[in-house]
Amino acid sequence: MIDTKLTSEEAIALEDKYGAHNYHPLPVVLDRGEGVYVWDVEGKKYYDFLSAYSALNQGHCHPRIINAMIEQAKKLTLTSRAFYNSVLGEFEKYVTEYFDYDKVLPMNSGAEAVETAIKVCRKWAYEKKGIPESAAKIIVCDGNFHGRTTTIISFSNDDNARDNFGPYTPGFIRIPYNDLDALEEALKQDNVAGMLVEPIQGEAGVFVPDEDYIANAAKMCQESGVLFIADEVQTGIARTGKLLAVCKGCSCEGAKCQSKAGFKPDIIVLGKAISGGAYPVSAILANDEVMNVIQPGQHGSTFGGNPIAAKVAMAALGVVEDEDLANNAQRMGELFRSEMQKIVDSSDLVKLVRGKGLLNAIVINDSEDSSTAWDICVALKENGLLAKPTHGNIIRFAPPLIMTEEQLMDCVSIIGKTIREFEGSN
Ligand code: IF1
Repeated sequence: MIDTKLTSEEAIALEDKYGAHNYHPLPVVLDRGEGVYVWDVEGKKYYDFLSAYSALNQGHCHPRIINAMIEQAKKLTLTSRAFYNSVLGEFEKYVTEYFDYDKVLPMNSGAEAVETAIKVCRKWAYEKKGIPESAAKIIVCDGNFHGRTTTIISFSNDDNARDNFGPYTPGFIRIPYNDLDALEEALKQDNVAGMLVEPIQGEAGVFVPDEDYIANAAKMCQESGVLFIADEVQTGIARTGKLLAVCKGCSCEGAKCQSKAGFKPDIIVLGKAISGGAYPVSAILANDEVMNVIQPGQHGSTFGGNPIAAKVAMAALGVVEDEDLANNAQRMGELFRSEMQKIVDSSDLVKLVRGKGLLNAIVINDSEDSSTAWDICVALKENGLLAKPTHGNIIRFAPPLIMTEEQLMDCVSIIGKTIREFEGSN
């Protein structure tokens, strides 16, 4: 057979000509992935330090996840929810026990799960809290990123995500992140139904709030009779060194992590790594008093809860537990930040490092609109490590959580070498 594989240049030209220009990728064309590594079409090997925006916590093509997907794909792929399927119930039991909630509502993308949380919150507000029709408000934060739907971008303050997509959905109050005084004021308004927040703001540049911000915000919401909704699409599933980023004071030995923490969000939103990066799966988790406001015909999705998704998600969560990925993320994260701190201390180019677990970022010492972070990412690519800049000269580092210490130290030396080369050439 003739090998008809495209070159990188050809693949990029095709995307450029025939695809909408809604992304600006780094110029690398990936063809294969295994564990913490990916290979481009020319066969060059890289460490993946983005993990598909934290969807690949379990690494590329994890055999247990891929086998679960293949076995189920050969048997039954989709029934729609017009009929029962033989796997969904098993998944629902597994995931609710895993996170210690009464019920789950499965969807596909993160944005859909956020939309689901918003709908459930509003319905709860009208039917349980007695808020007058169409008056419910949900508190959100400056710098939020919750997805790309019209309602979600309506409460974004990122001009790029929002401009010229109006008219916008009303019903949101935006307050500064990591500001409990602002939350206290907002909670005094009439008809507040919920608060939707990221435990760490990813898109905003891996912004970690004060230690007790999330727990205190949750407590204040609870005291005001307002639902606390944690968007753990990016931070969840062991990424930040715990099963969920909202967990506190426990070591995540397996499941039911947050029940030991003494506080629990009313709704948890999950996506990305709940599928191990193999297949789109998202979900919200809540207890009966909240989730039971949704009745037949009121919400759903053709693919939500399909048998492949159910099997893939169980395998993906099983890997997180059996391979102790939360603890590995915790340990590797501490090592990574301490190694990056050495670079910060010895380099004028890198201003600071921050993050939790294996969700980290370095801030580049240059103006927000300069291309330095992008240029460093291109140089990192040349040296065999893939990462992507985010807003304002920040580089996010989020490798798969299966990374070993030896691999991590190899990556640290690639990053150090690249920064030194870069300083030398400028
Ligand atoms: C894109 C960032 C990551 C999310 C949180 C919901 C969603 C996301 C907290 C929606 C999605 C993505 C999507 C991706 C870029 C991205 C991202 F750069 F914006 F911040 F991950 F780092 N809640 N995050 O982070 O999930 O519908 O995409 O499945 O280009 O939009 P989705």
